[in-house]
Amino acid sequence: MFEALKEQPADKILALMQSFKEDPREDKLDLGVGVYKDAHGNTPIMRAVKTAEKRLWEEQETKAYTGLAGDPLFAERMRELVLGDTVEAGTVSAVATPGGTGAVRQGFDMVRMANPDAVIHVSDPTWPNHLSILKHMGMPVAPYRYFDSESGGIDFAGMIADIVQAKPGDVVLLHGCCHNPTGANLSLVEWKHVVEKINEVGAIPMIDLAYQGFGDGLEADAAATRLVAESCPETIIAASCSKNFGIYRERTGILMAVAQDPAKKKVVQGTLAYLNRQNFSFPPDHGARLVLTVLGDAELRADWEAELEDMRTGMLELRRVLADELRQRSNSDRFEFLAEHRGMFSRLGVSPEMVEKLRADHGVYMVGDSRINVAGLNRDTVPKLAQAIVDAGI
Ligand code: PLP
Ligand code: TYF
Repeated sequence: MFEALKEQPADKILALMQSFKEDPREDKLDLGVGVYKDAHGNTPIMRAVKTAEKRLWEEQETKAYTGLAGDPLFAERMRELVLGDTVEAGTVSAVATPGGTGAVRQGFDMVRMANPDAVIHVSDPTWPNHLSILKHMGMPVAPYRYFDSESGGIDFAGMIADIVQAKPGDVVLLHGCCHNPTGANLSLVEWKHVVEKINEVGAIPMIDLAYQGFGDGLEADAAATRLVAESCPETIIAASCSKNFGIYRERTGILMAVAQDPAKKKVVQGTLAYLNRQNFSFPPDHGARLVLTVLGDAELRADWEAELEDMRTGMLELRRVLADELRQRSNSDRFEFLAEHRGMFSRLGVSPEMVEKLRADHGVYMVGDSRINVAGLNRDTVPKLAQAIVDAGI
């Protein structure tokens, strides 16, 4: 039977990670995979997470199964973190999932169960895994215009013109903050407009929130998600704890479904738990327990927030310095958008040939669409990158 299997295309980002590892050059620069790195190139365990882990080791008395939805306290704390008090707790169904990817996958699964004909409208471009999961599931996809490569900003008129083509019951997938791969984000005024249009056409918004705290701060990064959840009759939210808690390999995420009509909660919650059971039964618990411990303890939470804030402002500073270096070295302000973008990523907007040249000649690794991970830089490597970009003749 196995002879019937075909080779599957590799994940380009993960393949890039491997080529970087194999490159013997000492001054190579990894701006590929979206993992936060400090100035020394390390991805540390956050202080509060480490303390929570110690506490757990000392105090945890069982590792017996939780529930299909995971620990309800994790869902409670995550609802507060993501949604604040914008919607009633009784309107939110939630299940823990293996990472944000698991939440995205379970969210699509729920959509398919509810409406097998639903088209998923995705930004052009979007995170490649959105597309590969949807393809694997056989779900129809329609791209909406998003990134304007001329300005490095948003093609907002194009975005709206495409979103209004959605049919009732279709899903519009939106990045809650820190758009991956472009780094370009909507203003809150633009979000309001998007929400109006989604409601006008009767589509359902699905928010992928993988970088809360990496853009403008924990509250500001949740503002769009909160606006959507309080303005639309139904909202699907897939949130990841991988980046903002630095627990990538623990696989910690949550799928939330907000229905303004609380009478829907019983069936929606049951459906989410059912989907967990069909796919993997109980979700991973260790990461979720670290998160609920940190969020539930005033001291740990304050320390986590402070460390996250240092990571965020460090990335912002690198953006500013890179934009400045590029302005000085190229005598143009065409890269000014780098300072406007938010999150780990920015799409430089240069050709695949230039990306390849930067890798071959300078050992600079970025994703083929010219996405850089800003956290892969430090104060010493920023001038090197700026010079390499200018030397490549961009
Ligand atoms: N969604 C987006 C847009 C992402 O960039 C990521 C990245 O890591 C995820 C979801 C999910 O991440 P994870 O499954 O590691 O929690
Ligand atoms: O876009 C990124 O780099 C992150 C990490 O299959 C990632 O979202 C990359 C590829 C992948 C899973 C996660």
